[in-house]
Amino acid sequence: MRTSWKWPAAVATLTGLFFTGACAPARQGDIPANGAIPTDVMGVARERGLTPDDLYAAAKTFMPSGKHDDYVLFASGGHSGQVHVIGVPSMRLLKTIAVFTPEPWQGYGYGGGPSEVLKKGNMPSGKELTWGDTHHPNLSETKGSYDGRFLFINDKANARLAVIDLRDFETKQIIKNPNAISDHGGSFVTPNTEYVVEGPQYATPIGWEYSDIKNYKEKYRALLTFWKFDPLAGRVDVSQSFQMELPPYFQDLADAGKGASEGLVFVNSFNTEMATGGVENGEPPFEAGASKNDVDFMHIIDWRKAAAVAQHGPTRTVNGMRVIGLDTAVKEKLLFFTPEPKSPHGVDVTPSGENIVVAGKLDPHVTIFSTAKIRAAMAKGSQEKDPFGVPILKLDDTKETQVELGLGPLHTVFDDQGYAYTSMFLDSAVARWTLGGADKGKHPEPDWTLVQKLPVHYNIGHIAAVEGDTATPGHGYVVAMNKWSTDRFLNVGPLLPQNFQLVDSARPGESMKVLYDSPIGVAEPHYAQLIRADRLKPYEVYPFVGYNPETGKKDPNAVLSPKDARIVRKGKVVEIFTPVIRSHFSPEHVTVNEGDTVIWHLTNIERTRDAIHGFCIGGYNVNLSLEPGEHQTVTFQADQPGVFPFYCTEFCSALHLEMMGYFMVKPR
Ligand code: RUQ
Ligand code: CUA
Repeated sequence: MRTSWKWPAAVATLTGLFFTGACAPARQGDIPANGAIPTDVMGVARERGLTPDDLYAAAKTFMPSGKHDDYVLFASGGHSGQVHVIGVPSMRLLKTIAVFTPEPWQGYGYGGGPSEVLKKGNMPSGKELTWGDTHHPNLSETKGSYDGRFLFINDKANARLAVIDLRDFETKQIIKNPNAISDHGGSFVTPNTEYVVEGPQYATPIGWEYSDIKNYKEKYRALLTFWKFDPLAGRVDVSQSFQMELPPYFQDLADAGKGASEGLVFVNSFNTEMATGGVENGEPPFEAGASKNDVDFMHIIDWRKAAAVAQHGPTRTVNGMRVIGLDTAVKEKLLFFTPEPKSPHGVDVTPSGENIVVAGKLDPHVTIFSTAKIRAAMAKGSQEKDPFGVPILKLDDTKETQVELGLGPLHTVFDDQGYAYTSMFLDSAVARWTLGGADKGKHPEPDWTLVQKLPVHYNIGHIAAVEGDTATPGHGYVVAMNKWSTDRFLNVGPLLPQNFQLVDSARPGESMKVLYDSPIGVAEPHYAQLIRADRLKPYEVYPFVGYNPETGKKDPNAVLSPKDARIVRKGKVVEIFTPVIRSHFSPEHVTVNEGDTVIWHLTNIERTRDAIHGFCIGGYNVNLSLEPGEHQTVTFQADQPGVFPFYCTEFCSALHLEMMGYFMVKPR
């Protein structure tokens, strides 16, 4: 074992002077007995009872005014349905991107183009969905590294996928999966973002048709979806996408191979028992029934071959999607299984792609598979089959090694020093361990060895490291995404925030430290990805006036100058063209008749960074955000007579309160 990292001697001596003897922590700002308010670092530290470790953590995370974070964490917003953007190391929340849930600040879901994006996520029946359970944000990749262009995220509750463009951090596309109603292992990308992979979770009949649960084995199926991404359009092309039918196991996480394993996708599963629950009928509950077997199956899928089969057949089309049947997947050698430890959760490909790490929630080890061995075993085939005829490759033929870590290993990320970091849910710890082979890196410890277990608070789920799931990870920070915070924060009632803990992982050996506790008081985030900030190149203002963020083009109804302000009436349709600029709308009086259709075109003609205007009409549930250059059109029925002030919702200038007008609806 290596010795712990040492507090630099000079600092230790200095701080030692101040930490000898008892000093009861006072409340910050209290005037000490001698009347002297400490104004120097050590005085404040002594007053607040801070240790040298605390001062180190403060120095590592404090962001002076006007300085920027080096990294950006894109975190799922869990059942808030959104995505959080957090600066690292400061852990400051920079933005919440509206995705599956209406969000007023961004004018998302209150008229205008974003409402149309949101509507595309409705059920095929037309039923409106106003939330999602976002799980796994995934950044677009080029050659297995983040390219900073797009972010994808899945909605576990309703099986939907969203595309966010990182030029403006806005959701551009929501797709309702036409054949699945439950997903989980999304939204992983192949190394050049050829496909965005949406893995299934709870099996249902295809298209969630009704079928008695007695018909589980015959009728219920899982579907793995390969959404074809068009990087030029910045959208998923549904017509080029396809699905693969899988047995009704509960497929969990997925990861795309890269480097040595490029061309493969790995998906793990639980409930290979095909338990169907039913405690009310005296059946074992899902939790018991689905965790009986000692092993479940890692699914190995040859996605390049599958894409060729999708292209040339045989496939069938279900609700407009091409589906590769389970029989075809077996016959065409697209799908293989290999055993993995009981009730696995994470499946993570190492940076070189040579190994795949699987953690079993109920197994103290992580199991490391070898890509080379898997490829050889696939070529050889196997006589052993699951009940659906899928060949099962022997564990001894696919396994590289196992490393014992402790209780409840879940997810693993990597750095460029040859370390892996696994979240330990039951142990409430981050386990650092060493890789071997092509990922060996610079770590001084023996390969495949547990190095340190750092306690975190508490019940860590996912874990993020600097570009830690890519072919080119960095190092320095790990974020522990803890499900429980219990006593970490001030009591805000029985619904507690989650706790993202920033961990210093810069040094080798047993020297990881917790640097910062960050309360996440918005639902239960799952996964996050941590990207170098300099890879992101967002707009400061939209590239030209009249930019429609939904189309990326100049809107045909853009109002480009103040002289274009007008009202156009055609029978019962009233169109209003409004340029928006500090500090007025034009026109300021809009009078329509009850029952008219109102089509209001608004363009923010400002070119100054941060000169944002809002546009709301009280009583009409209309609320837009208009960023410099942005155009929006909102259409609604004037179905309530009366006088309704409209105004700007952003305090844009000294005369912001005057930025208003009257929308007057004459009664019938
Ligand atoms: S999961 S906490 Cu839904 Cu990604 Cu593991
Ligand atoms: Cu524009 Cu306030």
